[in-house]
Amino acid sequence: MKCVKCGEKAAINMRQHKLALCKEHFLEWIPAQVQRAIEKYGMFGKEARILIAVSGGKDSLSLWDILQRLGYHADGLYIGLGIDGGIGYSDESQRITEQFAATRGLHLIVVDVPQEYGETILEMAQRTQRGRAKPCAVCGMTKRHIMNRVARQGNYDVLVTGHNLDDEAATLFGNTLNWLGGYLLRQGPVLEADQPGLARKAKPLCRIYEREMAAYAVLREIEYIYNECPYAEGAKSIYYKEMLNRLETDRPGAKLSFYLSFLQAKQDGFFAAKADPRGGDLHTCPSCGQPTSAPGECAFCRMTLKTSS
Ligand code: Q46
Ligand code: ZN
Ligand code: ZN
Repeated sequence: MKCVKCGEKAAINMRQHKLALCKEHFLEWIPAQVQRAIEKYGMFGKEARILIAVSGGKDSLSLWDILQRLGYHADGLYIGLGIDGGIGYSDESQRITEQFAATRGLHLIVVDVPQEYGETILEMAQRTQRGRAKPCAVCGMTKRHIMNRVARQGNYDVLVTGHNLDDEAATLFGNTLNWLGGYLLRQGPVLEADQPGLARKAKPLCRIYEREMAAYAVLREIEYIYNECPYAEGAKSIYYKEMLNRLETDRPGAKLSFYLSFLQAKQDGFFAAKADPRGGDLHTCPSCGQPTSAPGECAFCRMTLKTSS
């Protein structure tokens, strides 16, 4: 297989795009695709103050690299969850992220959950009996809360995450299987800060396949944590990804068209605002200032030992 641009040996063949590229042209193509998505969905401009959530994984570190190459200014946010899982998951991902930032002169903000809230994610899940052996619900809520807080306190224009097409297609698949109208309404490349206390969010990798991101990280020689969080095992999202991959094998481009057709349907008004169960009656948490569905403290502030503003 040869690169369609220069005829050199191809490093990757992307069947869904009918495009084979050599290393050099692939490493140019990815940032160009990201830039197109940033513009198409009106994510942010060159002057924006960007906060990027980095986990130490291939997607978020590669996105940070891409944003830097494209000339954007993005600070990183690493959230230390205190997850060990027998592989020192949090320690290792923090080390890799800090090293990435240091070697490139990038600014990294670290929020350590055990230090700040007095217990690890697992301890929080056990004490509050939310999930216990599977702390993902507590973890997700905590990460969302911290990302919003840091983005607002630092006056960032936008919070970006490294969700790729496979992540978005799997989420869409789950939301569709269960017809979660409110979630479908809010899923997209950009989430506006339409409630007080919420940061504007964007996903510049939403059209890039996971496989392409893995190739990008390897070809750019970015060191990232290979191991998934130990609690990711058995997650529904992984199961949905496997199903979508089977579809993709038979029909290259299936994932992309599933996601893009959804965005088109949304743009055409297929999803009405009244399908959103949050619809209008949101309250502001008196402790942290973030939105909550019932009056009084939000679920996160009720869950933590110490509250943080
Ligand atoms: S939610 Fe669950 Fe992830 Fe948190 S506990 Fe690990 S797997 S990190 S995306
Ligand atoms: Zn080439
Ligand atoms: Zn709160």
